[in-house]
This record gives sequence, C-alpha cells and structure tokens, in this order.
Amino acid sequence: MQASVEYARPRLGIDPDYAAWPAGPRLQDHEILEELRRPPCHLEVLMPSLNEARRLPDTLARTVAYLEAQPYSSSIVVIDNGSVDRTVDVASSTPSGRVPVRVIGCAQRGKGAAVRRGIDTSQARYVGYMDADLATPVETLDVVMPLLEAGSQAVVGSRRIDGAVLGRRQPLLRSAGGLVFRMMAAMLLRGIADTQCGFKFFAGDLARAVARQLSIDGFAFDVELLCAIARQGIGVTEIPVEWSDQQGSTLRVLTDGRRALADLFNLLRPTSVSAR
Ligand SMILES: Nc1nc2c(ncn2[C@@H]2O[C@H](COP(=O)(O)OP(=O)(O)O)[C@@H](O)[C@H]2O)c(=O)[nH]1
Ligand SMILES: [Mg+2]
Repeated sequence: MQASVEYARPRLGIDPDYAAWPAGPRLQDHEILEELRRPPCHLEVLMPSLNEARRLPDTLARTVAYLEAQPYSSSIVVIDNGSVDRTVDVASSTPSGRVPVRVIGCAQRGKGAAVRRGIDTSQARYVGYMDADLATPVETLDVVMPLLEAGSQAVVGSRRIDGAVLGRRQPLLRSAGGLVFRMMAAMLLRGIADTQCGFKFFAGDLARAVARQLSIDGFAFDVELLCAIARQGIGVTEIPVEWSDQQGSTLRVLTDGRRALADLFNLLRPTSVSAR
C-alpha cells in the first residue's frame, strides 16, 4: 500500500491580514545607534565577520583568553552584516567572564560599513579592529596598547616593514591584485607601507571623529580611514606584525577586489578629494 503524504498547502499571495498588522514603533537612525552603543571601557576590539561560523570560535576563545589576562577593561564586538551561516549564534554563545562578547548588526553590506558601525557605536577609550581569522595574533596588542597609552593616536599592523614575519603567502591572483591596489594607495598615502593589514587600533575619540567622514563600505575602507587621519595632520604608527594567510578568505577577488580598486580610483579623483 502506498503511503500517503500530506503537504501543508502553501498560502500564496498577500496575507489578507497584512493591512491589520500593527505598524509598531520604528526606530530612527540615531535611536538605533543609541541602542547599539556599549558601556565605556578601556579597549574595544571590533571583529567584522561575514560567514565566520567556522573561524570565529577559535578566534573568539583566544581573544577572550588574552583580554581576560590583561589588567584593563575590554570588550569584543562582532559585527555581522549579511552572514547566512551561524556567525551570530556562534558569537553570541561564546563563553566569557570579565570580557563581554557582543554581537551587533548593520544593514549596510561590506567590511568597511561593519567597522564604521562598530566605531560609531563605541564609547571605549581605545578602539580598533581585527580580522576574524587571527591572521595577525591577538598578542600583537602587547605592542599596540603601550603605544596608544603613550600617546600614539593610530597604531596599525604592517606586513611590509622591517621586523614583519610572514607565514603563508596569499594566492597569486590575490597578490597581483594587491600590487595594483598598493600602487594606487601609495599615491594617496605616502609613508604607510601597508594599508590593508586587518589589525588597526586608535584613540577612540579620533576614530569616532574620522568615521563620520567616511563612506566606503568595502575593503578599500582602510585607505579612506587612514587618509582622513592624515588629513587631520595626525601621524600613524606602523608596527611590524606576524601575519599568515588563513584559509577561507571572504574576499572575492573579482567582485570585492574590483570594487576596492574602483573605490580607490574615486578617492584619487580630485573632485572627490575636494568634495570631502
Ligand atoms: N561584517 C562583515 N565582515 C566582513 C565582510 N567582508 C569581510 N569581512 C570580515 O573582514 C575580515 C577580513 O576578511 P578575510 O576574509 O580574512 O579577508 P582577507 O584576509 O583579506 O582575505 C574577516 O573578519 C571577515 O569576516 C562583510 O561584508 N561584512
Ligand atoms: Mg584573512
């Protein structure tokens, strides 16, 4: 005898009760930012994360362990905008004690948009961001924090100055794109050897002030941020880092890479520079 299977019949078309849905209070932009704001602390580590359910658990465990051993107060903020995996579940269930791990969202796509959202809503004395793949070890903060506390306003990791230790290199197509990107970035920013290392920390007030001037949502965001800092006449301290390419890159060379080059091209255009 054939088993009979009954499927719930999908309801097609517009829900007839739609008009009766309560409108509900809609938050204005500034109210949303207010809701996302965290309490002040000494250091806030932002972690932009796109589909990082696989790489995040280890990264968060190591970052929490490191920060819990530090004498200063700190927190970790994972910023998700568009993940379709369990990034949010993984991040929000990370065990931690003294160092909270928070997750916030951002409707605008892109790493730049995510970092900007994190900075805009931070009240920390020092704030910065690192990649979810720990390509640069979190222990690099041992060097960063004393520099910030001694008065440097922007301390950024560099793979291209003496003392940097490079492990596994990026794939060929990626390095080729990176070379073009670097040449263009060098026209905008003299004196900074590596604009793209995902390990950058700032005095909170400076980061918040410059973040308001930025608009690039994608991977070229770092260059725009460093340009804004340079325009204020503030020096950027590059520190050599250990860095190793990690599997599972979220950067799609042909789409994200092309967009990053286009964003840099726009930054280079005299009209866009003077309009800023
Ligand atoms: N929130 C968010 N994070 C992103 C996005 N794109 C990349 N990231 C994060 O940016 C960091 C650097 O990305 P990664 O894939 O390691 O890039 P790569 O090392 O340059 O190949 C990682 O933490 C990613 O999850 C995005 O669109 N939104
Ligand atoms: Mg990476």
